[in-house]
Amino acid sequence: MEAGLPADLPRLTRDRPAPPAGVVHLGVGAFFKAFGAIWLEDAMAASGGAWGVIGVSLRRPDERDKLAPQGYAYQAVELGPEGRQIRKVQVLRDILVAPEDPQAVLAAMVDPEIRIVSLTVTEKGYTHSPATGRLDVAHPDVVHDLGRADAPRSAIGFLVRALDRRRQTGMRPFTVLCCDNLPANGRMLRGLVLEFAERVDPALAAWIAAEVRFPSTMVDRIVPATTPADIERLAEETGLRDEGAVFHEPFRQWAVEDDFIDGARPDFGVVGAQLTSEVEPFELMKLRCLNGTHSALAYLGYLSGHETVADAVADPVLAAFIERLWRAEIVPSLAPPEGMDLSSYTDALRTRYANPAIRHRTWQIAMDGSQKLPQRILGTVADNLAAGRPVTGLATVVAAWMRYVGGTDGAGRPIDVRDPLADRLRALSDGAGDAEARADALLSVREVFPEALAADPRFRASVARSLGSIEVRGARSTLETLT
Ligand code: CS2
Repeated sequence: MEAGLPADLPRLTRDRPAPPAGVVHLGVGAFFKAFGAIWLEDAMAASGGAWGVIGVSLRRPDERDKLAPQGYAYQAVELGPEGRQIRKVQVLRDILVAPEDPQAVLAAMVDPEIRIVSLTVTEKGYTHSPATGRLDVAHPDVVHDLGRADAPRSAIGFLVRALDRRRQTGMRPFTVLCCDNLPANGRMLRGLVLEFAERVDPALAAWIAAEVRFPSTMVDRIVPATTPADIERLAEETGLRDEGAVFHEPFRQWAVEDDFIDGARPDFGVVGAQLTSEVEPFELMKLRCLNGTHSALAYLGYLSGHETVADAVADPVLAAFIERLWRAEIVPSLAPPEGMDLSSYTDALRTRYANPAIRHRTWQIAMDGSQKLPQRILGTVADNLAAGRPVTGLATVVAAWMRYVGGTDGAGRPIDVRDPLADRLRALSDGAGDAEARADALLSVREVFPEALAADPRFRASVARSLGSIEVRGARSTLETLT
């Protein structure tokens, strides 16, 4: 997607050198550029430190190609309901493209200056089974990376091989900072790294277990994918070509477990991050209240004809449904994190979703549902079933996902389903004769639904009923009968 900018428009450039490198970041995309990079720059502006970033793209060269001609500087545009604020971010030093030169990535990760390797590789980048949190040892990238030490492909492969090199040369390891939307993300990533390392060399696994820290974090900022129209409008405003610009909401929250090797970390706390020993309550609150309703709005909103989250919450039927989810099914499953009040939290979400300046497509959030549903929706369902609380609303979200991955909407139009399991999900959906059989077929996908949950009669019946209703009446009318 090229923006249609005049060829002679001057390019954005750097106006100061990047700080010396302290961080390697795996997965440089819009979210890191609008979140992690800004926290690092703010922390250095407030308290100093050498935390410049070497970015790594694990798959495509696009980010490097956009940013290299502008010295890895880019603009982050804050989209408030009342106006925009443009800021130039200059914390990135370089971007390495892993498939082009995996050796260069490993070399960066073993540089003694690097104290932190952070990650935003999205849910599917962890090459694990989302339902169990265990490494998927049949994943082609994991199979490849276990087979050879010098040219990893996966995030886990890079982490383990780089840590191995540091160990073999007597260096201190780096802290591994997971910034993806997964529950107990540091603990989970530690488990994946240890599972992989154990297969390489049990002594390496023991060293990692003893020496490496994997703080958990809760990250939050809404950052829709940048569009060519965004880039064009910014160029009109600034008179500069910036192919790497990112657009984000004003809100940000970062809760970080304060557990870094030798205490070596940027001074995030002074610029507003919450450093704590208890991150998990923050993660659960965010995954269930925000990401859970985001996915609800994605599937039900898409099927009801809404292009963006803001459009979806402007529809009273969807808005009432989200309120009901929070009130009756999500909030009762949570213990509020220290210092947080859940009703103020959901009030703030309502306002954030309605921000008209943010065009966050339901289709974008609907991507990779097989990797997202377990931590966003299904954990809440399991807790509610165990406690005898209702699950009808959440089961309707699962049914909407089932309808969505079936690949056609209510009007018979094809849906561009993006999901690592898309083909299998489509085949299961197509192969079933009616809604009940379809629900059963999809509930049998073990990467998504743990056996006990899939077998629960209340959940099964509720999903099948909602799917039947969505198929006959449509998503929006189904919600009308619920609220
Ligand atoms: C969204 C998240 O795309 C998605 O799945 O739910 O990216 C969401 O915008 C962020 O987690 C907000 O912090």
